[in-house]
Amino acid sequence: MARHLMACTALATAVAAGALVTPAAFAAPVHEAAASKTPRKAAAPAPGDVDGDGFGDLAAGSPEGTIKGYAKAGYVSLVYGTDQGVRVTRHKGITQDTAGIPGVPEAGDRFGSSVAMGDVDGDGYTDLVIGSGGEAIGTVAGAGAVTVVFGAKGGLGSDAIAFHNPKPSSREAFGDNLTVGDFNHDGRDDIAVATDTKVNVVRGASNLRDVDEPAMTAYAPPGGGAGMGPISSGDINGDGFTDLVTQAYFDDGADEGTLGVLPGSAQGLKTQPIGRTGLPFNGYSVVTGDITGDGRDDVVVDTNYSDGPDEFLLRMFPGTAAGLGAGVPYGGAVEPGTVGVLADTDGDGHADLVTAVVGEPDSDGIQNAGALTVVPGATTGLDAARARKLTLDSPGVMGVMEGNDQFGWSVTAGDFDADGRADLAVGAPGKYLATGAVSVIPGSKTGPTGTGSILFTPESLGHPTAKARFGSAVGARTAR
Ligand SMILES: [Ca+2]
Ligand SMILES: [Ca+2]
Ligand SMILES: [Ca+2]
Ligand SMILES: [Ca+2]
Repeated sequence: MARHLMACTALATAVAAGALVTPAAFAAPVHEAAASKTPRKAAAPAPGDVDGDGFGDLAAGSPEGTIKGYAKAGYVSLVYGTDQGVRVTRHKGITQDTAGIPGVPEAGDRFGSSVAMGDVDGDGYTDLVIGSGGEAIGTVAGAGAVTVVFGAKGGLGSDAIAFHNPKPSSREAFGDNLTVGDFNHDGRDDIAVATDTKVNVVRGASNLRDVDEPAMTAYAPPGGGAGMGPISSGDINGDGFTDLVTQAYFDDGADEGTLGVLPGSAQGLKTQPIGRTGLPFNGYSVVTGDITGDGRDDVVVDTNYSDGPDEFLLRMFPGTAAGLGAGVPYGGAVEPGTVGVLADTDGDGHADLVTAVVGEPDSDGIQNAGALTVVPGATTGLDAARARKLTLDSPGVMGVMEGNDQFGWSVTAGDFDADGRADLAVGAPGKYLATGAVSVIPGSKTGPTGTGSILFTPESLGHPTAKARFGSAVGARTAR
């Protein structure tokens, strides 16, 4: 955790030092680029489809939003997909003051500090998994909690449960670092939550909404020591069971880490790893997806650490039948930054890598405007020769790239228009004086495109705006 905190602190300093804040032309809350697609009807519930209309939906977390006068109580905005992609016409706000949601809003709860999607009760409707990293449990400050809000036909229901570490510890921020995956392949997604030294798994169940305190199984990450970096899930060995990807590190001077994979099985996660490799530094972020198109998910790790070994800034570990393969350094010229998501944005059967450099300056040299790099996947791996940059100033992309936007702070992908290509959702929580905004950039035959893109703020949804940092977290889901 130390490393991760350090990264955040460094970023915060950079923001504070980031010269002038652009005078807030509080632009119209919604900007849309004309879509050229013909309207289409989707049918069966899709991955990431909360209301079951066939279109993937998007959740955005605003952990610093003020609720009932409580600063940083936090909220989550769910925006539904349509045949034109994400549009702000249908949406729902969720706070701990919403009917059916456990808990009460309190200052510093940070509800929405993480958001993920999965069908944890297996009813076909995707459910929202929401972290509130600042939640106090009893007298334990900042212990953290996870809330699950269940999807339903026609929209998000009011059924919800919440759980926390049975042994809460102060400032643990349980729920900030989580992933969702079907580790036992029973058609119900499981929830894995990392703490400093363990991964706690809550098994999906058809009656999960009726369970007061869901049972949790703790797993030690391979190489576990003092702390854990972000975790992810994917089917690395292609056996149909989702596997858990972990990063653990020791609290030593070199801060060396271990990338590990615990395999899924009919009994759930197994403790014998199918992948374990040293990292010269502990990784800051990790993503999974099938880059090579062989039916096995590959893993990409960055270390996002400027004085780390340059050749290790970003590396792909291919999935193989035996588990995690040997790491391949990224061969591109551009420093690709922090890994954000792997998703097939051009529909060619290969997951494409999206990375972010949140600190990227705007055209006036003001820091922290933010930029993405999209690296197409191919049979041979990441195709660095076709890598391209994507910002709010890219052709057709709605919005304007400005210092302190922090575009790329969060990145996810979903198929919001159900055309079979993954669309990107990108958080810019610093935009408009930290009200925050989310940009949705559709996939196309040639990858992410400005055509049909949208930029929206909480003002567009009637949700709290002041210093909300809307888009600090974004959650969606694509088919594998
Ligand atoms: Ca939907
Ligand atoms: Ca469900
Ligand atoms: Ca597997
Ligand atoms: Ca692709």
